[in-house]
Amino acid sequence: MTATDGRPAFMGALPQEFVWGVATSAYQIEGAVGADGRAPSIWDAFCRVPGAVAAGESGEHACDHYHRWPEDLDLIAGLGAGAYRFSVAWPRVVPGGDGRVNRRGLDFYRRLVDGLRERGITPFATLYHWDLPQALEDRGGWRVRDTAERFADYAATVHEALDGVPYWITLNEPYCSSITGYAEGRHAPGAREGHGALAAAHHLLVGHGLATARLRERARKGERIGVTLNMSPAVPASPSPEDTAAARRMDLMVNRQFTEPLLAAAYPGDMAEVYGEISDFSFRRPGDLGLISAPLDFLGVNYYYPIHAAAAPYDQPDPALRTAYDIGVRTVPPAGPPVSGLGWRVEPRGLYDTLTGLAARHPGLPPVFITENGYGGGDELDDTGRISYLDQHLAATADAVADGVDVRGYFCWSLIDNFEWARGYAARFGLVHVDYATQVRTPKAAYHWYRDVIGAGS
Ligand code: IFM
Repeated sequence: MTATDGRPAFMGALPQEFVWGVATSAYQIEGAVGADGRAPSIWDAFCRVPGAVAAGESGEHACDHYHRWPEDLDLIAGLGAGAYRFSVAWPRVVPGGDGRVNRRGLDFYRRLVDGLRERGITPFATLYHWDLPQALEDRGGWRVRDTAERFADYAATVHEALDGVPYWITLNEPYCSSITGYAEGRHAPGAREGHGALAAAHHLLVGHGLATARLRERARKGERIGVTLNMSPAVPASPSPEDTAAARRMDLMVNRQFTEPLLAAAYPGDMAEVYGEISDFSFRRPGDLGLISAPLDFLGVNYYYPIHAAAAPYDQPDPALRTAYDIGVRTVPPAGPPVSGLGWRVEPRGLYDTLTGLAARHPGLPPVFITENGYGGGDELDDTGRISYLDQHLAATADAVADGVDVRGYFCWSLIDNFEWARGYAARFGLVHVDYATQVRTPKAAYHWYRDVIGAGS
């Protein structure tokens, strides 16, 4: 941290009312997968597939946050953080995906929200962070439009039950829910499809639009509704026309197929060029884009690293068999440091470019919250790599603010170490270390560092 007058240098550019937060998600921390009427999600099923998750791990116990939440909220309070972003597990609240509401599941989130408010922490609730009820996947999952309708019903149920949540996030990272889950197959439900994955991406956006409309109808005073996208600038690995075109395809797949319908009421013009051989887009219906692009009160941006993209042969030469992840691009691994403990590039400039690029392309861009940013490493407590990463990314945020982007807050991913999806528990993102055998929580050096940053900003 570069200090001027005892404060981090980046603090000067950030607004006085900047929101400092931490984030988690339900399946990654709660455990208690069979408690109080919760039904299986696609992640419970996927974790049972041999080889799907490192070391055969699952979220069955995770951080046992379902029972230990008061201790975890005390850790947030100890940071002095003003906000906590958590997600609600659909299979706890509506175990079958539609129909019967499970009051005991809702009660857990009521207790959580009350606990946050008692501690003076503002709740940011995400309604979908990847844990689709398995019962809905059995009926087609996000490939089918009905799931979007069911999502809106579930969203309305949660919204009605949870008074005291000023910020609602419909979806977390629809790219991962659709392309990583239905095309790359690396996430639940583990499918490798073309048309089906693109249908999933569209239906997630329709679900966002339907849920937003339902929440708006009933919004309490001051409530704000947004959506969170994971964004990675796609950088050509070389100036060649081939790599430049490959980076543009990557940008379409990861970023623009979500930003453009949400923020500009249109699918990108090159969608048909990239995907026209695998899909006729027959899942799109008149009126969908109007629904999807309804005004947002804020946009959540999750940023970790940029993607360096090079042209490559398709994995599957026959277009009829191609997945929506097979776009003739390979990502070029980092040539050397700086990389995170997981080997991810550390390029804070990518966050600056993401924020300023969004503002440049979308003049009416709503206020932005960085709803996730963080560093994955091992189980070290003296996590200097994480401190350096966070410091540099906060500086990049401040630079974007200084250049006119309306960024209102920053949420560090994550409060505590947790279940890192297909990587299992070995990849740790927490400010707080979790010993999974004993469930003992130990704040890392970065926790103390972030506490001091927040203190300097208050
Ligand atoms: O752990 C995930 C989170 O669930 C979604 N965004 C990225 C994080 C780190 O991989």
